[in-house]
Amino acid sequence: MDLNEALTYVEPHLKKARFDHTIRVVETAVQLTGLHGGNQKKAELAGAFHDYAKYRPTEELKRWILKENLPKDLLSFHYELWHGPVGSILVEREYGITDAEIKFAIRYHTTGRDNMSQLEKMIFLADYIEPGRNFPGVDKVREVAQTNLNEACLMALQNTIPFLMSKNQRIYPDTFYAYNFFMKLHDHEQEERGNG
Ligand code: DGI
Ligand code: FE
Ligand code: FE
Repeated sequence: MDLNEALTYVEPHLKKARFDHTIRVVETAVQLTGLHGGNQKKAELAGAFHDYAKYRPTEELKRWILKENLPKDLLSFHYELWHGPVGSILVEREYGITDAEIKFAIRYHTTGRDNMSQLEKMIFLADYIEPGRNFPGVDKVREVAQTNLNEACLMALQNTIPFLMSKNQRIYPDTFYAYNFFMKLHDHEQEERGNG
């Protein structure tokens, strides 16, 4: 499947603004792949499908989580966290995408997780910094993303976690696992530079 084919499958499932966001995520992920290395074809497909399940009714998302091999604890967190995991199931069932790297990049694009792959980082970060986003602090993350992928992911989490806390939202454990993973990489980098 190439990018154009993927986009023709995705488009009918998304609102116009969400489809435009999807295209910007693909473009940003491809750009990050050029800068930091990685498989461009996989970045295109993972980017194209990352929000595929975004507009499924919450009842349907819940049914998929119960039926498939996905963590049931998702159901005690905000339904916004369900579209990634369910999307990773639907792309295989509906379009035969079995590539584990692509499926993981879709699955973990909202929260991140421990030991994220290069592709997972690309999609997680592209979703956060695509040019349509205007979160406070996003420009700094965009700048750092040009030179240091891990540090940029860390900064995104350092923005998102306090933001969720300020909204009295529960924070999914994988979000903390991702934060600790990137913080550990940050500390190691500091030590290597002799600043630890
Ligand atoms: O689907 P998008 O809007 O492009 O972006 P997304 O999938 O990154 O995020 C969906 C929402 O999920 C966003 O408002 C941030 C939020 N989120 C991320 N991590 C957590 C979270 N919400 C909760 N409650 N807990 C989390 O750990
Ligand atoms: Fe999303
Ligand atoms: Fe998105």
